[in-house]
Amino acid sequence: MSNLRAKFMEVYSVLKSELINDPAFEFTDVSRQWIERMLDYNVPGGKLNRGLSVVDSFKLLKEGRELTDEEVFQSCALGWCIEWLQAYFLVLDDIMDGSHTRRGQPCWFRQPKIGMIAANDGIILRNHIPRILKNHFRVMPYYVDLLDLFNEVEFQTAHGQMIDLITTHEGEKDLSKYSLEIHRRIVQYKTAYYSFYLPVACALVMAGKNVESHADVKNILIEMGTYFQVQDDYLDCFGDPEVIGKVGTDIQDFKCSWMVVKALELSNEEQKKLLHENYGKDDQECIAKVKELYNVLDLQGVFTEYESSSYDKLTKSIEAHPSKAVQAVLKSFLAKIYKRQK
Ligand code: DMA
Ligand code: MG
Ligand code: MG
Ligand code: MG
Repeated sequence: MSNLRAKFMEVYSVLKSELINDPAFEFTDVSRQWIERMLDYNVPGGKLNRGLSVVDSFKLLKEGRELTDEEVFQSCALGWCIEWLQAYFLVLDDIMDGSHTRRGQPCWFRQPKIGMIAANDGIILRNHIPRILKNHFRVMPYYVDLLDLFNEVEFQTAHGQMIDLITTHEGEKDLSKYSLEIHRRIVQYKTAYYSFYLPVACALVMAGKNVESHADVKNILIEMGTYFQVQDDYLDCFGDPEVIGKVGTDIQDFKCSWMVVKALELSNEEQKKLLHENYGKDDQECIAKVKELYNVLDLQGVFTEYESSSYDKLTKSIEAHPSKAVQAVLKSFLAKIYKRQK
């Protein structure tokens, strides 16, 4: 494990122990154990890209100056707030998407004796964020900016999730309504803000920079987030569940996925008919027919092309940025996700 990752995990233990001893609630052994198990199951088991990016980005913005112990701790704590936000959204997303596995284990709500208690656990995960911010940032001059940033991004993500979910009703009525514009709007809100803009915005706030004056950086991060969710849509269908840690559900869930949008674009009338008849059905035969069509249309090839052209475009916009430090932040983020398999 890298040094940073080990340090990051250390901070997780500190934050967890503060949360299960929060004086605002009278914890019993049972309730303390519940939270501890719920956190260990849902918070630290991912790639931690978003959380670690706060620390990486903050370091790059300091341009080589050694961080103080306090700055390391604080940037890790902020990184964990994003991982907590992600855990909260994923616990609920898996219920709504009817998913089975996440990060190589059953979804939290599928665990024995958990079920719909997971809905309240999601709310608790969400409530932990302001507790962490209060414990560690209350005295900082940028405390209000942090609260505001997390509120703003959570609002955007929840609405992205809403349009992801209600768009399926439109699709059920008429699948041919799905388009790249609709897809882009969904993924920008449900994924890009919290996964890409938020980590860098956290680092900028900590570094005392005005986030709002970095509109160009924001645009690049939103583009990167869109590319990341297209990868997620692709991996939902063609990823290796052993590697990606989850089994896809987009086809049976009638999702406005990049895959089905591309398929609709490339299909002839007969192929469109096949899609209309088999998309959105929770039936292995129908799912197999849709995947077979994706293969006939060579969506793997179409995706590979999309992937390299997105990479080139992103690299060009990054290199056009005046600050070398900002370029480094963005390039390191892009390198983490380019051609990812998980
Ligand atoms: C998830 O989109 C978005 C959020 C905010 C959790 P998704 O359902 O495609 O994600 P996953 O494929 O990980 O379930
Ligand atoms: Mg999902
Ligand atoms: Mg979802
Ligand atoms: Mg997905």
